[in-house]
Amino acid sequence: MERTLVLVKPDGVQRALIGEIVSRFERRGLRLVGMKFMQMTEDHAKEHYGEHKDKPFFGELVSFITSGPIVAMVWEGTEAIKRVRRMMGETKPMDSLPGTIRGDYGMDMGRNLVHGSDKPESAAREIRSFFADEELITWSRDTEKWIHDPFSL
Ligand code: DAT
Ligand code: MG
Repeated sequence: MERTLVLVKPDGVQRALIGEIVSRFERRGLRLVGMKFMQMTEDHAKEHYGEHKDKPFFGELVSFITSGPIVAMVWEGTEAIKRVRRMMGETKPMDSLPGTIRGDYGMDMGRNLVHGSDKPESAAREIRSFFADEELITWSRDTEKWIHDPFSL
């Protein structure tokens, strides 16, 4: 089991796509373990996007992600990090296939609607930076046997 951080960015909230985005992960069979509606501070945004601090678009990125409320979520499942990234599409909506979130709803890179952790180390760090332990709920789902095949790898 893996956990990954997903954000519906300010454009997704403004465009009333929260439900659409959440329902894709929910229907896929990923399991929600944490969720909050919040606004990021500038310090939090700079830390979250720290890997991009020397890029020319860093200022824009920080000002965009703090420009309005977002939804932060943690989703759990086997290979959750990769599954979520594939469902999001490519960083550039133009390169994203239809059927992905960015491919269905996105136009520009600076308005690509969602964030998803890109690897286990980022997921662990990002989840810690958005959620306290007690905000993450471990629960069992009655439909599990209809979602997972115990014999599949
Ligand atoms: P991703 O969000 O797919 O993980 P990333 O981590 O490389 O992509 O970049 C973080 C965000 O920064 C991305 O969602 C959109 C923005 N971004 C990335 N590259 C950019 C560029 N060359 N110009 C403008 N914005 C960019
Ligand atoms: Mg990234």
